[in-house]
Amino acid sequence: MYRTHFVRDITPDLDNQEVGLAGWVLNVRDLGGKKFILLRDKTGIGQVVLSKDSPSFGLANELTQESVISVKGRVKADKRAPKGVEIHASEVILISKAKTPLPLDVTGKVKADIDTRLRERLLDLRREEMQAVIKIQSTAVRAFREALYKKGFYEIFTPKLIATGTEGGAQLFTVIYFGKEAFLAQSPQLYKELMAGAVERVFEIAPAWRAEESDTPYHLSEFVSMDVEMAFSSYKDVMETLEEIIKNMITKVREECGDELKILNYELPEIKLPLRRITYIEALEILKNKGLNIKFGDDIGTPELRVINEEIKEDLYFITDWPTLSRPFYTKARDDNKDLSESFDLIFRFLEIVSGSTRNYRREVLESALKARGLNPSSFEFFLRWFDYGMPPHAGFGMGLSRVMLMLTGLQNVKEIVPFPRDKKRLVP
Ligand code: AMO
Repeated sequence: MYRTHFVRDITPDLDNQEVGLAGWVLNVRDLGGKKFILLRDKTGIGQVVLSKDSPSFGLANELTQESVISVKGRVKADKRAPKGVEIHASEVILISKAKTPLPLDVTGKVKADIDTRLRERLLDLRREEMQAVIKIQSTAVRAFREALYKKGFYEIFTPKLIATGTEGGAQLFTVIYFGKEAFLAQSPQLYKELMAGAVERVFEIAPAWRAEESDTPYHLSEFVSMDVEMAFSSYKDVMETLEEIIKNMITKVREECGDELKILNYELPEIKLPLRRITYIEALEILKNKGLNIKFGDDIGTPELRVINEEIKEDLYFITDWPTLSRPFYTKARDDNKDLSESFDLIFRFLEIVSGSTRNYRREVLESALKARGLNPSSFEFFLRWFDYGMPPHAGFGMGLSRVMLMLTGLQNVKEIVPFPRDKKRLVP
């Protein structure tokens, strides 16, 4: 065994106990007869003291920063030590020696630009800010899962190698599948709908791929999509479910990641349910009053959302009832006005983090919706045929994890959030 304890668990009340620690060398201070090693593991930084009479004393000179070591020793409560405790080592083993100089400063004192950080990513991930981001994300994902399990949803896994795109053809990545053309899934959309036609309430957390041409702080070629689909529901029901999920995510991160939020110097938004809802038409009105004329049918992009946010001053709000033809073919039109759809985006200040809708569940409506978008219904027959066999009304949403993480960390770029981001110029590391 490499360790008996993590650094965080070494407290003064373990005084005199034999323990084993393992981790990375942060630095070594030489005080002549004694060497002080700062050792970092995933829980924090601890002080190890090596005195002249230890057989490992000579080794201290080889302990370069970021070398991996294990330590055996005795806990000593000492008010002068950081956190009032240190380990007097009887043995230090150098497990893996790090080269010098390091290509990135792990303490974060010397700032590096994003390209350098992504190139030297493993070292960057050892910085305390990135450790905080990883823990916050793990907590948020668990809160998402827990909220849905509580409501009786099943977690599902749908195919990622697919025959047709769903969210617009231009962004598809092609792969060769046994000599035939296939694609990487842009979203689990059609398969989550089919699963809702079998077991009613489903969710999936999985990668999705889009060949995004533009280099923005909000787009990746590979992102984690958190998808929900509910039978016998409309977009209004789904928006309520989403509000509860988001609230649970923020609450759990607040409760469990206080230290991490401090490291990031970030305060989570306070939200009150129900969240504010404005329609697409109302959003256009706001923009018009601010001198921005957006045509009916056009998208409301990040620059326009910034203007809307200045006006309504909410951290989180919905924009609902988007023009039918601006949404994908599976989106249901409103019964009282076919030009508008039963759809929504959830906006964090000026960034779309979730989008969802009521779905079409009648075959003939799906066929004409495909045609209206220049798509050929016969390419979707594998999907459409199931609508002949009792498909319930259903609704759902897709949430971009890395975008939600901007809300939960205060970071500004999704490429900082994802450990190994994929974009137009990055396929390694
Ligand atoms: P949409 O295309 O709006 O909807 O995507 C859903 C959410 O996924 C995130 N997202 C991205 N995140 C990072 N990089 C990207 N390139 C990227 N593209 C999208 C966003 C967005 O809100 N099938 C529908 C969802 C549904 O109706 O259930 C869909 O995919 O946060």
